[in-house]
Amino acid sequence: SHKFWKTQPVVKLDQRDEVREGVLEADKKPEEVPKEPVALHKDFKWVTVNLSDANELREVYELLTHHYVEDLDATFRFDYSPEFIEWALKPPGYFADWHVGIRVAETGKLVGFIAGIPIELRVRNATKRCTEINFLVVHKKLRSKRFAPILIQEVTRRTHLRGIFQAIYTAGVFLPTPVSRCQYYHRNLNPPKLVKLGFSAVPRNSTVARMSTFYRVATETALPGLRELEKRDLKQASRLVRAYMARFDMAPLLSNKDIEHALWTGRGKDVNGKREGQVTWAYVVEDPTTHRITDVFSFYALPSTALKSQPISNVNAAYLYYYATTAAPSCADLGDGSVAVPVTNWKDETPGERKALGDRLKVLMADALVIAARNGFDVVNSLTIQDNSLFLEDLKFGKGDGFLHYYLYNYATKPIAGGIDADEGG
Ligand code: YNC
Ligand code: MG
Repeated sequence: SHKFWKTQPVVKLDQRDEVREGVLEADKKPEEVPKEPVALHKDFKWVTVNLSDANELREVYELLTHHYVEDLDATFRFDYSPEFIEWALKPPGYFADWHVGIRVAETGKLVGFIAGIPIELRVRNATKRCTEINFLVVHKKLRSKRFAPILIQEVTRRTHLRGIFQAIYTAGVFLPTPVSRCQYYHRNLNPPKLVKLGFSAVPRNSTVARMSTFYRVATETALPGLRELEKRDLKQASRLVRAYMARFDMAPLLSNKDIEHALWTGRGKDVNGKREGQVTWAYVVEDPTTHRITDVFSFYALPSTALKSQPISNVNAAYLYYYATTAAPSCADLGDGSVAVPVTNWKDETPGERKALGDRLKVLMADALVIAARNGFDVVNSLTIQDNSLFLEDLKFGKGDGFLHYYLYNYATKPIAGGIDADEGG
């Protein structure tokens, strides 16, 4: 089995315990990279989808909305907005030709898509320019015809043309071979709606009314100095997020421009006093006396279509995104702009340090829930990544059935521990 994956430079399932850290296959010389696209059946053609064109962006949106990722029993399907897709696939330094489509030759209908974006990824002490692959989709009527391997090979070729030979990607499905596995957690903010749509079940001996009481969040935030992130905060916020991320075994290296895109561009535009096209919500805590930015958090909007509801409706979900706090060891001295602080890996932090960090994150994320609820989100979703295990249970996030596997292409590394079930490499 794995007719395709066994031909690719990825760690074999039976060799996962004996990996030698590093690249699997040497970089190709420019003349070794094919100049022509991967062969495709004559009824189809390769295209570069121009996401700066509203009509083409709309085509990707339609393909994803009807054919992208569903949960196990096909009750929900991701419904990324056009604004989200454009924001996610046009970060600083993006390559337009990494937005790869397959069209029907005769009609021009878009039936397949895959996308890469450039990222700088650190795995322990090694940093590599990579492509981050996402939004792989094939029209439902063309499934099981090996279009997926062809899309993957074509985006790989286009990546190689840019002199990049490593990739990171995530998937719900289990493939050779995950470096990590994380679990989804869900914080219910709207029990009547989530029960009605089949997202949440009413526990035995409970009622929707009791659930509403249990999950009610405060109407006002608690942290003094909490406010929406402003453009002038980006420098401090960027430094803080970088220092915070440096504590993990695998993380992107984020430039000021990357953070600006993530937290500022993503918030859309104010038009006639109304926010339009908002994808990300970003908040900071400004210390009322020192005016230092001590904390930042963000989430993004990713609704799901509730496929079995009548009439069809949406779960309005927020996903926890970048956050950081000076309560994390090696972030404490940040904000005054002075010294580079030695980085502690999160696993080397003392129980006392972990407790202090957890206490701060509980207060910070409780406020994030208030803001999410105030903005009409039905649920806040999160993965067992970063320091999330320190607050998820206390803030009434419940374990979901979904898992997310993290994969590296052409790079071997020992399992990356993290999250709640660290013994499973998750
Ligand atoms: C998947 N999600 O194992 P073998 S996540 C990777 N990621 O190959 P066919 C996948 N591979 O096992 P279908 C995969 N799903 O025989 C399946 N495969 O070696 C492998 N779903 O191909 C599978 N989006 O075309 C098998 O299958 C081969 O028609 C079978 O198409 C699959 O974006 C798919 O879940 C997923 O639209 C397109 O089912 C289709 O079923 C679909 O016969 C709903 O394919 C949407 C969905 C996936 C979301 C994502 C990350 C993708 C990562 C791809 C790998 C990137 C590698 C790095 C490349 C750059 C390298 C450089 C440098
Ligand atoms: Mg196929």
